[in-house]
Formats: sequence, C-alpha cells, structure tokens
Amino acid sequence: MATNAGPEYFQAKEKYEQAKTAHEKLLYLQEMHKFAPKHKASEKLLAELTWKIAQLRKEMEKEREQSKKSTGHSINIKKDGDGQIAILGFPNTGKSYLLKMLTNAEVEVAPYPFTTMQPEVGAMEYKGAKVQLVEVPAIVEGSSEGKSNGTQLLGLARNADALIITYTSDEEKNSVINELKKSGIIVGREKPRITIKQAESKGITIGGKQHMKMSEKELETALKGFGIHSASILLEEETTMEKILEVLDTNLDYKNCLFLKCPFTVKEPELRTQIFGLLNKILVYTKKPGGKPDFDSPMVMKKGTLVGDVPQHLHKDMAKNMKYARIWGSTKFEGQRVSKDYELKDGDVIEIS
Ligand SMILES: Nc1nc2c(ncn2[C@@H]2O[C@H](COP(=O)(O)OP(=O)(O)OP(=O)(O)O)[C@@H](O)[C@H]2O)c(=O)[nH]1
Ligand SMILES: [Mg+2]
Repeated sequence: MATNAGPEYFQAKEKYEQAKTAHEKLLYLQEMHKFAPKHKASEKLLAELTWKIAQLRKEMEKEREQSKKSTGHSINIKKDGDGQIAILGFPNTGKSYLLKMLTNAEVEVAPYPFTTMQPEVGAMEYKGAKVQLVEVPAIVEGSSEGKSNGTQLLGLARNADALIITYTSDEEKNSVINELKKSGIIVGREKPRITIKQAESKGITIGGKQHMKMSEKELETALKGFGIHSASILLEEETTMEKILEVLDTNLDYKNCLFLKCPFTVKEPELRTQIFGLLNKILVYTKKPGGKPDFDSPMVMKKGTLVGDVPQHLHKDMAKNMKYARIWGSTKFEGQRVSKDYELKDGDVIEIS
C-alpha cells in the first residue's frame, strides 16, 4: 500500500472507487497519481496507476471513435468563406443574439431555453473577409454522452475551425468545457509540444530530458499501456504524465476558443476583431505601383505567410512573376523593399513589381 500517502490521495481513491463513468474514473485516477508519494517505495504504485490511466484512456479513445461512427447521418455544415466558427453554450446564453448581431441570419432570439433546434448559419463580415458563424443548438450536461442529440451537436464543434462559448456563469462555462473535453475537444490551450513517433527499432529514445517531470520507467509504462514499445520522443516543454497521456490519445482536437459572458459587454468592432483572430489568419492588402491600396478586398492568408507565397493568392490582373515587393505596415520604413522570405503581418499593404 502507499507509504506516507496524504489525505488527498485517499480522498481521490475513495472517489475513484465510487466513480461511475469512465471520465470520472480517469479524473480520480489522475488525482491519485498526482497525490501519491513520489519516492522509491511507491514506484510500484505509481506504475500501477499510470498503467490504469493509460488503459482507461485507450478505452475511452476507442469508445469515442465508435460513437463517431455510429451516429449515422451527420449534420455538418458545409464550410464557406475564410473560416467556420461554431457558437455553443448552454440554453438561453445569447447564442442567437450574437449570431443576429454579427450576421444577416434571421434567427429567433427568445427569453426561454431551447429556442434554436437546428444549426443556424450566418456570414460575418470583417474588413472584407467573411467568417462563417454556426449556432449550435444548446449543449447540456451529458451532451457528450449523447443526451439531447449531443453527439451530433459536438460533431458540429469538432468540424469547426474555432469556437465561441457563450455562458452566464462560471459553472456553465466549465460544464461546456467539460462536455467538449469528454468528446475529445480541448479548448483554451495549445497542444503540448511533445512529439511521440513510433519507431521500428527496439527501445525508447528521449530528446529534451530536462523537461521530464517523471521517471523514464514511468514513461515507458505509459507507452506500453498504449501498446508502444519503441518510439523516439521529443519534449519541448515541461512534461507531466498527464500531458504524455494526452498526446498519446490521438483522437483529441485542440481548438481556439473565445469565451463570452452574457449579457455581452464587448463592443461590436472589438468583438469582430477577436472572432476573426480565432482563425489564425491575417489580412493583407495589395496595391499597384503608383496606385492606392485596395482596402475592400484583402487577401486572407494563414499567419506566417511569406512574401514569396503571395503570387498564388493574387488576382489574375496582378503580376504573377513577382520581381520584388514593397511593404507598408510591419516594416521599419514605409514602402520598404523586402525579400521573398519576409513574413507578412496583419494589416500590411504589399506592392508587387
Ligand atoms: N441585454 C442583453 N440581452 C441578451 C444578450 N444576449 C442575450 N440576451 C437575451 O437573452 C435571451 C436568450 O438569448 P438567445 O440568443 O435566444 O439565447 P440562445 O443561447 O440562442 O438560446 P437557445 O437557442 O434557446 O439555446 C434573450 O431574451 C436575449 O434577448 C445581451 O448581450 N444583452
Ligand atoms: Mg438560440
């Protein structure tokens, strides 16, 4: 038995033993792991816990995969414009109000729950870019287990490029985050910078060991739990067991997310900027030599786009064989000449000769 385990460990253990759902079990197993003493004598216990966590995660991954397949007809909305963002939240939290405020969608806003029964779609204009907004009918506690059509509704979230979560209390907000998490969608943070590549050859090699917050033995146990015996691993940030298990779960999706508390206080222009920002895209304007920039029709490009990538975004009438480019905006000098590997920034004006 655990030597010198504190009360938190035993509390978690008790909760684990009473847990009904796989998700609860996982939660408390992870807590037990966190509070278990970390010394030589408890190595076996830690290994057991890690093994159980890995097994459970693997099981949950399979179940999710199956429920995705068995949902039958999906209700995904065909993507249009420069990106699709799903608006989701509990009933009566302002989803339709938001959609109506930002788009031309004619959708019912009403002071009672479950007004919106089908996904509603609208196009939000943003400085010449078009963002597709999809109101997802209300999420409830248990959506991730299929309650009130939950699997299909969360499928809409999975299909979107980013999310907006509306809520009226922190409790609601956390429930939505939790339902998403249970269905394999993680919001509010990036994917851990941990790469695990299965290898042919025997054994496990680890780069970036200084980031490891566990023993190699424990890491091996977790990998084996997922059936991995040989792998090359690269750690580029602090690595806990929880993160390792998360990365091993290949079914997870990470999404950018904007949380909006209803009634909404953000001013509309700022709100549009924040929503567009979820897409990790930039707007760049073109101008002809001697002419004026065309601010009505921006090029919508991925963040990180280089000047050399611009010709493929250009209208036919612009020079395709670029000789050189000048930039107004992010450069030190207005109209500065830049090379092809210059990274464009949001709002830049580019002149191509
Ligand atoms: N004053 C104010 N009222 C709001 C705001 N957002 C929503 N409301 C009100 O809150 C109620 C619910 O808004 P809806 O937009 O219909 O909520 P919903 O999330 O779409 O609800 P369901 O479709 O039923 O899940 C309505 O009475 C809205 O007028 C806001 O920012 N300010
Ligand atoms: Mg609604």
